[in-house]
Amino acid sequence: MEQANKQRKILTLCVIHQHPRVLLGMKKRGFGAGRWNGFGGKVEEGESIEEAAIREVKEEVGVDVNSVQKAGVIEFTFENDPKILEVHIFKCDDFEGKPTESEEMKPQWFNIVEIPFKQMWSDDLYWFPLFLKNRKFRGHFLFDEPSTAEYSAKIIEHELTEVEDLC
Ligand code: 6U4
Repeated sequence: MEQANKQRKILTLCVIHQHPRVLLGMKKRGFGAGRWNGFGGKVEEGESIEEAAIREVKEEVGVDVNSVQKAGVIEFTFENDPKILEVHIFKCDDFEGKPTESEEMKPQWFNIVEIPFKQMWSDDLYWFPLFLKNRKFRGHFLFDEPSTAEYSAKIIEHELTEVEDLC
């Protein structure tokens, strides 16, 4: 059990959604570099998952988030790799400040009919429609290997379910 916990990383992912547009960032370095994504990262000791989500948005795109709504939780795993990424996905429609490029992310607004799925993680195509409709979801995706700028991770198996509540 302890072994299993050691392999589990809790991460946040926050997408700013002001209908009919979403704010995404081009990840400039680290995990998933070269792809558009929401903002987020690892939960630090002593902070809640929601606090981490708000902190990461501030660090990566410079805006102050007033509130977030939990949208989904997805576990990502990779073949031949014991790590489990437990990603908590949040929606934000209430923030202050101007989105600004950071060392990690270059932000850009996209109309929801022009979301650049080909340059995003391949799972996003599955859960974004639920996210945009304010539906809550839970899921699991098993990939062959992590996505990079050149390589789009292949989904080996997946499960995605709409849920009433995420608590
Ligand atoms: P640092 O410590 O900043 O170098 P890094 O390795 O770059 O960390 P980090 O902290 O930016 O990673 O976290 C990875 C981000 O990618 C999180 O916001 C979660 C998100 N993410 C991970 N797997 C994903 C997936 N399959 N689909 C997706 N986002 C994913 O849309």
